[in-house]
Amino acid sequence: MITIRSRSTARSFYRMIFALNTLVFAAAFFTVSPAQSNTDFGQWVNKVWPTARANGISRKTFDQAFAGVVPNPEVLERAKHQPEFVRPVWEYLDRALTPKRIGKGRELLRTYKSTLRKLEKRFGVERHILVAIWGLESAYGTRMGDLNVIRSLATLAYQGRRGKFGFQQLIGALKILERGDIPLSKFQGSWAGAMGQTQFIPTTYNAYAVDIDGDGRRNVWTSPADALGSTANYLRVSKWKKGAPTVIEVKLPRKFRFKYAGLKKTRPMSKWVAMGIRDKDGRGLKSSSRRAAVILPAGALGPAFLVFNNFRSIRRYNNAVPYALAVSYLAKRLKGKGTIVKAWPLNNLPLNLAQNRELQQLLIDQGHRLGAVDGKVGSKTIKAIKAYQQRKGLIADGYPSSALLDRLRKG
Ligand SMILES: [Ca+2]
Repeated sequence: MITIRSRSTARSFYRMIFALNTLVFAAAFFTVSPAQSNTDFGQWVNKVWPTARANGISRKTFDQAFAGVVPNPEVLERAKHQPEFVRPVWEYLDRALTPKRIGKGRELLRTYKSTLRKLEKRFGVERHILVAIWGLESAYGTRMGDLNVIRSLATLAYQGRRGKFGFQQLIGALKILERGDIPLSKFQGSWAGAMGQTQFIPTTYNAYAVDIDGDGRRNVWTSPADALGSTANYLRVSKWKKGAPTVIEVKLPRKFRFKYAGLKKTRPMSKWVAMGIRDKDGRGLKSSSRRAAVILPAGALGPAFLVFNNFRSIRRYNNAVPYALAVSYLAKRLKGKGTIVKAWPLNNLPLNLAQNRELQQLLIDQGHRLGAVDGKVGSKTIKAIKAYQQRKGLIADGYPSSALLDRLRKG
């Protein structure tokens, strides 16, 4: 597992979505109804067998994998967990970019110098990014999760709210056992089935893991070369561009129009430069056709960043902006760079799920239109926030903060 716990739920979830989007499964896959709480687990396992067999799993592998396996209550507890408070992005970065993690990363850059050079050449992904992901995913292989992968995924498939995810990953996990990449006794991972030093879920592993150390097995658990190579391969297929920027902090012009900010609102650098965006120290930026987007992870009061194509590649690994920022900035710190100049707005806290729901309802009450009141801040909610801010003469950054909620509560 990783050190930053509040993230793990969202992380597995995003990776699940990616897996579902990119992998095609046999129709036979969905013949078993995943969640029937009144069905005996043993009977349910019997119903998994035809799909397993259709996916090339031998009876021997199947029986060994399920021998003595019962649902794991810890997994269900973790799957249910909704964080009561959302960690502000600055706190998340503080926990990610500790001197210890930076120091260890620099040491490992030296230890695995020749492997990393080889991976850079073969996959076109810089060593600092690979080591940064390694550091964030498993604290460099020291926190990988020690739960039985089959048991965790069978639990999710059998009775979790993530039945479909659990079932697909369970079949993927059986394939790994069938191929013999890892013995059953060492087949361990997180509660959501994320495995090894770079926390791949089984479908991602099956599609992208590679054998770098040449022993014929794709061992992301105890071979750093295989784990780092698998990550490099995954970034390669996520369209990583070697030598291109990931993210830079910038200084916005005084009259910046916040409607231009947003992850999806990419424009060529020439446009941003023409708008007066400069680097964090106020120097001019190079005008080019390279596309970038302006993001404000803590609203208009906090630091602003330009993010590029490579930032999106990291989000394919884990689709959360704080995660992608942490990976990018850990990579920078490993090189001795990466100071964030502008102060974070420490008093303007992000909202949790319940507070976001309240915010959405208050916006609706004030006549703004948005989608469902679901506590998820998507583009429609952001648009409604911006409209409200504009109407009230506030900076229209669309950021759902505690200050904004307070103001809405007062009508
Ligand atoms: Ca290997």
